[in-house]
Amino acid sequence: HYEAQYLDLLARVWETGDERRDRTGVGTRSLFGPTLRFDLTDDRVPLLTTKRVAWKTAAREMLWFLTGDTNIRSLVAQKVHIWTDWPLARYRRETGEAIDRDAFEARILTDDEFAAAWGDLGPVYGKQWVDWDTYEPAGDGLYRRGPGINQIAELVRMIRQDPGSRRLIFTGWNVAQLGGMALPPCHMTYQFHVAGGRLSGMLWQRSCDLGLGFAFNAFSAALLIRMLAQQCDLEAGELVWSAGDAHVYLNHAHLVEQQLARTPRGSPRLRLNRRPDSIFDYRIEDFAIEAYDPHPAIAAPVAV
Ligand code: DHF
Ligand code: TMP
Repeated sequence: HYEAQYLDLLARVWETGDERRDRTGVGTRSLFGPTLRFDLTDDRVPLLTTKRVAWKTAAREMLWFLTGDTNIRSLVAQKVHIWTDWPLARYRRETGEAIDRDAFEARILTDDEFAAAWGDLGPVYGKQWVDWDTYEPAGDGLYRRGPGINQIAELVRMIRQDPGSRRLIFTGWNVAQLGGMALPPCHMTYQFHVAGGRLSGMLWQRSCDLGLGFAFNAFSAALLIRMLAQQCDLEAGELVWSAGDAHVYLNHAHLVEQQLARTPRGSPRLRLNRRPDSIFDYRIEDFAIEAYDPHPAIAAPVAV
């Protein structure tokens, strides 16, 4: 079963990972440099079955990246709460106000100025993916903003024009702008490869929370490969997922124990219901998951 690789990694990190204090103060066990491979042929998709994964939430996040938006407002409007904790932590830190999460989200939704001031994550994924800043000389040693680079549009163009290229890459790792981001990109660099009419993708994730983030990151990467393949008249091949620091948070012991006690079941399929005009025109209704019969969800705290 495709999920066995993930469960093996989870067990290995938990049992042998280097235990350390991390940035969040929660503590992790960590292992460096694992690679997992997932077959994407015949609509297969690496969606975990040892716990229910909110795949529509992950898909909405991916569509939000593709719009270039970096404000949580449009996510919250779709009842996607996975990015709220970081702007919330900043608000509490900078104002000293003990606002609760629901009240914060309500204000993000109803108050335009508040959303602009407190809902933005900085130049994270969406900004870098579709509007990477450029600069051009303006004389006297001065520079002005040039047109932004849409890495995703470029990628589609390159896959179509030169599928044998070894430069089918996009990245969120804009070194000059890391300081302004709520979090530097975790799923940071993607590379693609075409062989035998199939598009494969590799994701390099510098840092992976195996208990929470992984389920989303693997599904989203597979979804993106499927969308790109469809746009380029290719079938999907494989997802190669590689992490730098792969870790389990110490407060996820229950999750590790429960997931390892469960047996993966079935092989869900991802169907694309429609072929939109471009990679930027997908909607949530275009995606359907079939044959998904997971074990129950497992709640686990997210380290901020
Ligand atoms: N920080 C940490 N420590 N781990 C992360 O996985 C992480 N992921 C981020 C931002 N910062 C992070 C963005 N992605 C959840 C999933 C993905 C995600 C952030 C949070 C999450 O809380 N998932 C829960 C609830 C999902 C839901 O809302 O339905 C889960 O059980 O999967
Ligand atoms: P870091 O910036 O100190 O590495 O912390 C980021 C944490 O968030 C780390 O636990 C990895 C996790 N993460 C994921 O696993 N996947 C994601 O997509 C994101 C945004 C974060």
